[in-house]
Amino acid sequence: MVECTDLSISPSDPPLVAIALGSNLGQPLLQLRSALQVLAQTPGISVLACSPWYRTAPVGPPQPDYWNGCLLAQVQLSPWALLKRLQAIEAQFGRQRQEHWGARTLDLDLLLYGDRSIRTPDLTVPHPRLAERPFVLVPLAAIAPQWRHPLLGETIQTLRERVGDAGIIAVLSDDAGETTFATAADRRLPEPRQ
Ligand code: PH2
Ligand code: MG
Ligand code: MG
Repeated sequence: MVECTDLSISPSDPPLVAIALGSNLGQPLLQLRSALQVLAQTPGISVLACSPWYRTAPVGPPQPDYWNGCLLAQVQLSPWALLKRLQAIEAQFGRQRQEHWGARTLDLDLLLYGDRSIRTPDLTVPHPRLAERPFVLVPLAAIAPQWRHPLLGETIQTLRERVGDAGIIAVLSDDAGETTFATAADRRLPEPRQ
């Protein structure tokens, strides 16, 4: 997979998007990894980079810890066609839409679509809670620190520094299989690799 630390792509390239992945039901890591494969094999989506996986404390009603990560891709799909694909993949992984902010087998959120700002009943881009969520900003800053939030005008790295890393329990480095702890505050062991 291509390293994507600098985002100097030319304007004629297909739009660059950032997608957040999350799971806290079933076998989260297994589901995240296979969702990544499915996305990478989807026509019109070229995955450029994926962050490590982070174990994170749940935000919202009481529920199991999440595993979260982010990916960067170039897409040849409109924002709405991409949203439909993401929802279809969530459904394929058994996602049932129940409680607001409740547990889920797979959550795929469109965070950023180039520098576009979109507000329609079914889609808001940038993701409306992007700037408040360490479980999104920490993984996103690992792969796209210099991307500027189109509405706030600040980089992902700046936003990430502002929110800190509260609730980030552990980071699982995918290729090396090593586990290192992102915060000193909570040193619970993550689940074994699946
Ligand atoms: N997603 C939610 C609600 N709460 N908490 C964590 N840690 N990670 C998530 O991905 C998450 C959440 C709804 O999408
Ligand atoms: Mg979602
Ligand atoms: Mg979500």
